[in-house]
Amino acid sequence: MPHPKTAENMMKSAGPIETALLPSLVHVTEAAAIAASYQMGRGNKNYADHVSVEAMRRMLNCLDFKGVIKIGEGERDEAPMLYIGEEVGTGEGDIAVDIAVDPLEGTNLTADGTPGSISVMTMAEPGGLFHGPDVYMDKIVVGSQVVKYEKEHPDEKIDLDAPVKQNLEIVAKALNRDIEELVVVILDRERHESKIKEIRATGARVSLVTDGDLMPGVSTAIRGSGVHVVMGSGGSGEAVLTASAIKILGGKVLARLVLPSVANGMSDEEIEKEKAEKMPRLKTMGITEENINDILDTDKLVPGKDVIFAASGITPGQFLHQVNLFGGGDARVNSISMGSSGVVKFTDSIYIGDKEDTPLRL
Ligand code: VTB
Ligand code: MG
Ligand code: MG
Repeated sequence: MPHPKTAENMMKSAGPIETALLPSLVHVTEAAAIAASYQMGRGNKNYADHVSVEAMRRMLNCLDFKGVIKIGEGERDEAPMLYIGEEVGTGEGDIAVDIAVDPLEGTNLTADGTPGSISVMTMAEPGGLFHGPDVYMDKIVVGSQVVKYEKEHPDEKIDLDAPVKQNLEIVAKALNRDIEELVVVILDRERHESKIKEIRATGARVSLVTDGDLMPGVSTAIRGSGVHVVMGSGGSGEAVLTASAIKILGGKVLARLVLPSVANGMSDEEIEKEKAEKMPRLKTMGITEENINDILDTDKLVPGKDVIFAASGITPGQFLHQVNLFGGGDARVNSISMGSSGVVKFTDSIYIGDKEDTPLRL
């Protein structure tokens, strides 16, 4: 008999990071989401980004821990806050963590008031997150039923280099449905033109998103979300954040750095320029011309054992609601947070700003 996963067992198996920081993590993304939501639909993505970064940083600096931003808003000279290498937390206590943040994932979506923007972050023990450099990653994301199917059929494995049809056939069998019933989410970009054609040729249904393929990636691991596969290239930070949730939920991410970004239609000269610019920094992260094309799996993207993840919705998403604002500082915000012990929380938080006119209702 498998041991029942009671709350007590979860609490005992949680690592020190999960125990100390998971309860607060969701408040950090909530604060950033609420701040961003005040800027929803105002057409100013940079300002929306700015206020969410500020809110997230203020929250992180209230917590007793020693954190280092490993995936953040960019290089120190370009980003004043939550830059790569920035130390956050009060520095008190003996919990040390590496952090990946995207305080406003989907800046255009928030600025336009369209679905899919979130505030998101993950933490793990030092060395527990792949240092996603400023380079695209190609990826495929699937849920845990596919991993189970692969175990039972060792010759049938999802492969980043395999034809789309081969991968989707495996997913369809794993989910016990027809390819025509699958939904594949992919960013609507010119660089994905041929991939989108390939997906459609299999008969699978395509859901094009203008931005924000991170939560759809997480959704592949959640039954009933309506998303079965995420494909295509995007920011490597987003890929690591996706992998961190997938590592906790079960499922699989395969990814590979894309350099030069030829798929974007760059000239030879531009390709050389990009390489010359980026390779030296990549080398400091252990990425060389020899290993840059290696396929990274979930454990390579997130080697950490004590991993926590939180995301809060800003505009409506696959399963997260938008932030509601009620006046007087009242806000309601919807999040998912989780830790390596296997606990997943869907939180519907209400912040009461005005007790005489509280928004609390069932
Ligand atoms: C990807 C995707 C993100 O930006 O990083 C994408 O993962 C990259 O944008 O969810 P470009 O193709 O325009 O460079 C997002 O859509 C938003 O951050
Ligand atoms: Mg961002
Ligand atoms: Mg982003």
